[in-house]
Amino acid sequence: MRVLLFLWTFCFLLKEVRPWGYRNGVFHNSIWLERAAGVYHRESRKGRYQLMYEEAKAVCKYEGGHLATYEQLEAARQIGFHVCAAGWFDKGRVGYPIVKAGSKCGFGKVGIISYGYRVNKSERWDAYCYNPNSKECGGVLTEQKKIIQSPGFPDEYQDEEICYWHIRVPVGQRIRLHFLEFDVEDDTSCLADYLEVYDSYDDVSGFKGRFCGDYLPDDIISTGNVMTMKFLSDASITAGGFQLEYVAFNASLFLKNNFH
Ligand SMILES: [Ca+2]
Repeated sequence: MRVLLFLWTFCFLLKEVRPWGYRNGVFHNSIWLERAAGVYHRESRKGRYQLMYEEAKAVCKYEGGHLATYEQLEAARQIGFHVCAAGWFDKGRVGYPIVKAGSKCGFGKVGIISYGYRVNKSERWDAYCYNPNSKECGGVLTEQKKIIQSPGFPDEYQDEEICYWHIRVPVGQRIRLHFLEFDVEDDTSCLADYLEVYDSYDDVSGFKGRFCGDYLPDDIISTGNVMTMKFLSDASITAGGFQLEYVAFNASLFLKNNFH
């Protein structure tokens, strides 16, 4: 009986722990955990390290939250929130959460790597926001095939939404995104509302494109077994939303079909 219990516990833990950890040398920073903790990392729309303190505060507030406190960032870190980019958090401090020690990030340390309270609030960093009430949308998807829709589809999406979809299929497979319908508030640089696609575990690397308007984007194929999508809507003007399908396929099959 005790052996069975041990085996059950072992299998349960294995199942729980498996999505975490290193894949191809990158620690998986789960978007789901990020959302569960209410903390998320935010870059300026102009790119990395572009936000002064007041701007960082404004970005979080604009999205319905505020800059994370040290305690909130640490609570998120303790359940796996790992980001290799320095950002403002509460009271003019700058730092970033490290779960797994690595020589390339965090000086080999684990914890909140803090640059302390910054005297010069005009320095430019990213931001760590806290927003426990962000509307529920997105999620971690592990199915072989699935339709993804903007929140409320086929109705219009609402203002001030932030959704992350993180697709994860078995190693050795790749992912094809195929857009079925697309209608997102249009502006020339997609600064208002947009869908971003990343060929990556997170929304920091592997940028594939930012989409808005009503032009149906082409198919997007991942290079590996993960993809991330981020949808953001601002404070005014909504649109019909979008619908797309992702399908996982065997990477070797892809090569065969493309070279023969
Ligand atoms: Ca809008």
